[in-house]
Amino acid sequence: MIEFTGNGRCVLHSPTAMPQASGFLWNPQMLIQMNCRGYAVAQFMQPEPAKYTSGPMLEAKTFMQPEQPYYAHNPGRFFYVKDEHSGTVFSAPYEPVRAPVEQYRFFHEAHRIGWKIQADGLELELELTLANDRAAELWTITLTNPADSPRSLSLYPYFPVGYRSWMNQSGYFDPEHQAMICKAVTPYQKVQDYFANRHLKDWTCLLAETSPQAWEARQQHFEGEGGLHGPGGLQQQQLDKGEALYELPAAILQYRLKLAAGQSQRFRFVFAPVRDDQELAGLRKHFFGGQEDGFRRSADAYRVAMQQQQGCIRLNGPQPDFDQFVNHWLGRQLYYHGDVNRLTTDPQTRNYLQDNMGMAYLQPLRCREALITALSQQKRSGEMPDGILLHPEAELKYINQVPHADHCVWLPICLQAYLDETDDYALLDQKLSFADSEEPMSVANHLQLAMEWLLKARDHRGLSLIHQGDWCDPMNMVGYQGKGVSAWLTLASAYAFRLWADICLASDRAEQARHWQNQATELNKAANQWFWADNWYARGITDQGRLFGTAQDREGQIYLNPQSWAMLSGAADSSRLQSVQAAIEEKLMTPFGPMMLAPAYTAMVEDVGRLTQKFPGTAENGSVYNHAVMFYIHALYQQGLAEQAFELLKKMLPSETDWQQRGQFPVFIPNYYRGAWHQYPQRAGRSSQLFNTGTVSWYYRCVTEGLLGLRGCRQGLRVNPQLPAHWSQVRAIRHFRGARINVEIQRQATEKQQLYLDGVHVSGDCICGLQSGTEYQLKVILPGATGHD
Ligand code: CEZ
Repeated sequence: MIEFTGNGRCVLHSPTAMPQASGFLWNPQMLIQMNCRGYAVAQFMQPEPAKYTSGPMLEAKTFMQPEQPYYAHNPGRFFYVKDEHSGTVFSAPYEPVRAPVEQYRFFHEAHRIGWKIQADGLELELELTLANDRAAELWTITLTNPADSPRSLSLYPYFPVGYRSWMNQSGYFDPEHQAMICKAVTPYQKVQDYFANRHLKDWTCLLAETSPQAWEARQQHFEGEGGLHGPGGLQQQQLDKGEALYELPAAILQYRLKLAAGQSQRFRFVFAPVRDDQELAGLRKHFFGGQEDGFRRSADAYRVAMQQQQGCIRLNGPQPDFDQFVNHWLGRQLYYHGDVNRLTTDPQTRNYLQDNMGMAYLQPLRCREALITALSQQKRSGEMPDGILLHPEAELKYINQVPHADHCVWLPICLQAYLDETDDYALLDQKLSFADSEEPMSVANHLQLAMEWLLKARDHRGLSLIHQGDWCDPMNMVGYQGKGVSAWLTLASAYAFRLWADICLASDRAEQARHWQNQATELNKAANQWFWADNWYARGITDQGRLFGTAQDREGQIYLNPQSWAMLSGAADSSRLQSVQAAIEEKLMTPFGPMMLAPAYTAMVEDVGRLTQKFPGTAENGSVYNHAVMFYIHALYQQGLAEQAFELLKKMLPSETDWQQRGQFPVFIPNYYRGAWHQYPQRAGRSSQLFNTGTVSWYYRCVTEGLLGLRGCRQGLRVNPQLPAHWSQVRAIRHFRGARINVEIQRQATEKQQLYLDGVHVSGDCICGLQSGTEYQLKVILPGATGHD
């Protein structure tokens, strides 16, 4: 049903087996998630994210929620095809007609999404790609008549635009630009919004390369009594060339064509948000005007841009599907996060830092810039803001107006990854000002202040106050009265102190290193004293002084995060480590990975918060929340538990046996799979379909530094692969500080690991003196011949 067919191309063979299957394309101005049946969710930046198509009801602004089902009038891109003689109608890719197809292939590559369909004796190729330099979808449809006799057909692109304004909405065909124009006025009430809104691109346009014979702008008129499955408009010989006057507009065109036996015809369209006539004229000229094929040029430039982003690792191991995912899709998803910050102008600080941590492995300079941007918005007190503003007019919105206590934690975490990868310790001496003070201070001092802030933000017991949330956004009522504390944050602070101490040590700041090491020890001690509850770590203590996340609770007995971070911070000694791992296996494990908590809450708990109101097994309420799973995997690699770590890496990816249960096209990692494994086993494993997730930077890091064990340090590249036992051999290319290292790892009957660089034995586990611009051969012999794979 699903296959990788080389170069990462992923193909799905059915429109019904996984109806939510989707892929996504982005450029710096826009993003589109395109579903295999034709539904689409798209947004663009102006500079705040905005939509240019909507459903038929006025929608509230919110984050993307692709897990919910699509409905017939959902925004999408559809092509009806009618046989003029028989009257038979089908639609591509599949909706809205849902007519059976003879053959169906939905495919995704880095730079495009497409379909190859055979229906009603015709062949149809459909391709979506993006313009390289602006918000514009580029659509190509090719119709072929493979039969021996000619066919008379009508092709109807149907691009609904939806309900976009209660103030003013209309649509018409503009013959001069060969475009359907759907206009709206973004609704507002405050006078100052007029001045902000007047620059918005409120038109949605479908530009056609070829002039249509007819068109329709009135969505309901087109639909008629037949509904979208069999629109009235299609029963006419020709559409009515209607205009939408304060009626739901849609861009609908009609091409009447005759295809001789074996003949093909290609149509191309640009679908884009537009501000005015002038911009529309510019678009037409850019894509379809002039001598050169602007459409092709733009699509080619986009392809090149999308294919160029290369990660630091290329894997060639015993599991080809795993290689394909890591080499083609993981790096791509990672790049998406670092490139456009989930298409927001105020990314949450923790997301911004972790997404850019991933950039350390793709484009380290951008990780550096992100650290500088974030630290320049730090307060002089050391506190980090809830979101990082990426645009002069950007404001902290939605979740960023809720105070979360964890943002400082992510600074040394991101910094460590960057420094390991680049050895750019000069960054620590760079001087930066603050959000509320011009006084320049070195990056090292900024970090120092951030760590001191974490130290201060604790209660009399030395435990970290949670306020209205930590890493867990919706855990908003544990400490909203100012007293509740978080076990996770206490442990995460200890981990942050440890990492900062390591960085201090590596940069001749021995005294500071000692100080932070001691503080980490203190925090760990406090965590062990207050949060250890029989067999695992609790999740926190509420404003009322209730320890929660323990066996005493009916629901939410055990949370994954405190366990993983007690491993990372060093709080858990070896007996607690064993106990914690056993508890995770017993209480949290599912075939799709460990749940974030269990049992999932079934009713509101007023001293925990809105997390308990989410449906059991979804999101933070006990799903397999992949970001949290990655922390656990990272902790497992840190402990040298290679077997379990790899097993969980694999469980995060759909496999042949569970594609249908997950319901997701395996071209990205979703933010969660449903959990509540014991409560709702039937739905467990189902994907959220949301590709925005802090998971990917950690996944990439774990493959590079954990699984392959190729991690930078001050001296060079430390080599310590942690292959699963059944892997006897793997090859990889590691790009590192400008050098290219061709790595071959092999198991042999040897006592301990041995390294050979260009054939010469290296003592110890560190490759030093690597030169930028040079290619090396590194052979790693690992103990333990297996005979497998
Ligand atoms: O968002 C994520 C956040 O972007 O939830 C994570 C958090 O660490 C990330 O920074 C865990 O809480 O508001 C909510 O209830 C949701 O929980 C969202 O904030 C959540 C969704 O996955 C949307 O991206």
